[in-house]
Amino acid sequence: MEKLSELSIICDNWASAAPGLEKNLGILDPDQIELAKKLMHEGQCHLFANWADQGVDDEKKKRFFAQVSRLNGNYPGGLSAYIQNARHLLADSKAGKNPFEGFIPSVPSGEVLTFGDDNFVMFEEAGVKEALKASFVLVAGGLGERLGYNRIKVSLPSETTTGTCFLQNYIESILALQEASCKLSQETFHVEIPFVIMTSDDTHIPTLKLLESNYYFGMKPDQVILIKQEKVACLDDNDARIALDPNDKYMIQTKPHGHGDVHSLLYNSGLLNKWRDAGLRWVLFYQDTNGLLFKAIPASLGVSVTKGYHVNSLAVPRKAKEAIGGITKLTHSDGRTMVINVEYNQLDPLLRATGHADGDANGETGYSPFPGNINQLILELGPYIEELTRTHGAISEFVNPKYKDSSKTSFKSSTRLECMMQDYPKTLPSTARVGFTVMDTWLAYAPVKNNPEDAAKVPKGNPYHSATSGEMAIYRANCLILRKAGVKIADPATAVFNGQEVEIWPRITWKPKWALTFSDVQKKVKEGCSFSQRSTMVLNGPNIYLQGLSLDGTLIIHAVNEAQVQVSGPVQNKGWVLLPTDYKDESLPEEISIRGFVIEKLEQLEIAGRENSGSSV
Ligand code: UGB
Repeated sequence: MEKLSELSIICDNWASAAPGLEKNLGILDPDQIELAKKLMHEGQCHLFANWADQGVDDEKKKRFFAQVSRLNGNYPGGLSAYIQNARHLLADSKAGKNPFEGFIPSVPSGEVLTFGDDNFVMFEEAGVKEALKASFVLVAGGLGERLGYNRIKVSLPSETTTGTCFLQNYIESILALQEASCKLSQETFHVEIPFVIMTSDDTHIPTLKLLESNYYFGMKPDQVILIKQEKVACLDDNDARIALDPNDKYMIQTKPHGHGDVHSLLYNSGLLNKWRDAGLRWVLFYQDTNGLLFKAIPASLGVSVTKGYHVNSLAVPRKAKEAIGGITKLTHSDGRTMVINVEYNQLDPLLRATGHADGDANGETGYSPFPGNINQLILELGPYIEELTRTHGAISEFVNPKYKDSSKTSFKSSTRLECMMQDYPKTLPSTARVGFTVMDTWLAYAPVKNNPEDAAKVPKGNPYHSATSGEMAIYRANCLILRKAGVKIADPATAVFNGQEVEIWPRITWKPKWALTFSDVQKKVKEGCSFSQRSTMVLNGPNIYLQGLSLDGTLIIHAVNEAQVQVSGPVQNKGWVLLPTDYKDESLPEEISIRGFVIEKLEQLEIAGRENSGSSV
C-alpha cells in the first residue's frame, strides 16, 4: 500500500522539476498535459524556466503547445523519437564517429551515355514512351540562402532571352512529354502526368501565387499537387535540449529538416498508392534550378525502363572536390553493399581512411572516378512503396553541429537533424537494383545556387553554378545539340559578367514542345542552316522546320500548334546584344543584376505562324 501511495506522489509530481510549467497546469487541456509529460520525460524542463504565472501570457502558452503538437505530429515517431535520434547522432558526432565505418568505397557500375549516338536515341525513345507512367516531384522547399535572391528560386528566369522562369520551363516540359508520350504510345485516352511540388513555410505561398498568377503555366490546376514540409526543432546542446527562440520564450526555434522529407510526405499523402492503382510505374525527383534538366530526363527514364533499375541516380562527370556528392559503391566487411551518394565533404575523408592517399582526386581522365550526383532520382514505384511501407518514409538522418571549440561540448549556434532525399537507398536490401546514368555536364546540369560575389570567387575551371553560368549553359547546350544535328554554329565569344568569365554562344532557345529529344531536333532542322555568334533565335511552336536558314541577328518564330512553318533563307539584322551590368547596381531588377548583363533588343525579325506556311525570309 505504502509503495502505491509513493508512486502516486511521484506521478502527481511529474511537473515539479519545472515550476514554470507546474504553476500553469490549470490552463492546459488533457492533450497538452500529455505533450508536457512527454517533454519532461525527454529532459526538456528548461523550456518552462521563464514562464509567467497563470493568467499572464496564457495565449502564448497555448500557442507554444500548438507548436509542440505540430512538431510531435510531423516527425515519424513523434518528438520523443526526434530527441532520442538526436542524442545518438550528437554523441556519434562528438566522438568523431565515421558514418561509413567498416565500408570500403569503390566505383559502382552504371550506364554512361554519349549524347546523340544510337544508344542515346534508343533510350530517349524508350523514355518518352514510358513517360505516361511517370509522376514528377520537384523539391522546392529550400530558401536558397546561397543564391541570395529575394523571391523563390523557381520564379527566377532560367534565361533572359524569353524570360522563362524555372517553374514555367518544368511545367511546359512535362506537358510536352505528356503529349509526345501519348502520341508515341498511341494511347487514345488522355493522360495527365502528375506534378508534385514540395514546398515549405518559406516557399509555399509564393509558389502558389506564382502558379495562380500564371494560370499554372498551361497545366490543369488539379494536375499540380503542393505538399508542404515542416521544420524541425533546433537543439542547443549534446543532450538535445530543445532551443527556444531568442526573442520569444514561448516559441521553439525551428529550422528546415532537408529535402529528404519528401519521402515521408509522399508516403503519408496517399498519392503513391493512388498512382500505383492508376498504373503508374515511376517517380522522378528533381531540384529547383537546373535549366538543363529535361534534356536529360527522356534518356535516363529510358535507362530505368531498359535496365529495370529500382533506383536510378542521374550523374555527370565530377571534378575532384567539386561541391556535388559522388556516387559510390560501399562494401562492408560484414557483406553489406550499397550504391549511395557520398556528400562532397565526406568523400575525401572516406577515401583517405580507406587507403587512397590522395583522397578525392582526379583520375587519368581529368575527372574523379566517382560520378557526380546531380540529385535527380528515378524510383520505380512498386519497390518504392514496399520500402516506404517498411520504413514509414523515415530517411537516414545526420547532424552537423558547429562546435565552439575542440571540446565539442557547446555549439556556436543551435543545430538540428537533417535528411537528404538521395539517402533513400541507404536502407534498401543489397538485392535492390540501384544504378546510375551519367551524361555530359553540358547537357544535363547547370544549377543556379551561388550569388554573384561567391561565384566570382570560385577557382578557375570549376563551375560557377550562378544565374550567369546557368543561362549561358542553356545557350551552349542548345548550340551543341544543333551542331550535332548538322547545323553550322559559330564558336562562342568569351566575356566577364559579375566577375565570372563565361562563353557566350548564340542565344538559341526553344520551347519543349518544339523538341524534347535529339530525334525531334533532327526531324525539324534540315541541311544548310548556319548561325553567327551574335545570333539570337526563339522557336515557339511544335511544327517549325528550318532549312537553309542562315542567321546573323535575331529571329523570333511563334507558331500555333496546328501551323507547319518552314523557315529558310538569310536573315540579317542588328539583333540583340548583351550589355554588362553590375550586381551592386540597386536600380536594376534583381533578375538582371544577379546575372550581370541585360539584353538590349536593337532589331529582330518576328514571324507569327497562324497557318501552314513556307517562309523564305
Ligand atoms: N530543399 C527542400 O525542398 N527542402 C529543404 O529543406 C532543403 C532543400 P540545395 P545542396 O545539386 O548538385 C544537393 O540547397 O546543398 C530543396 C545535394 O544534397 O540546392 O546544394 C531545394 O529547394 C548534393 O548531393 O542542395 O545539395 C532544392 O531544390 C548535390 O547533388 C534542393 O532541395 C547538389 O544538391 C537542393 O537544395 C547538387
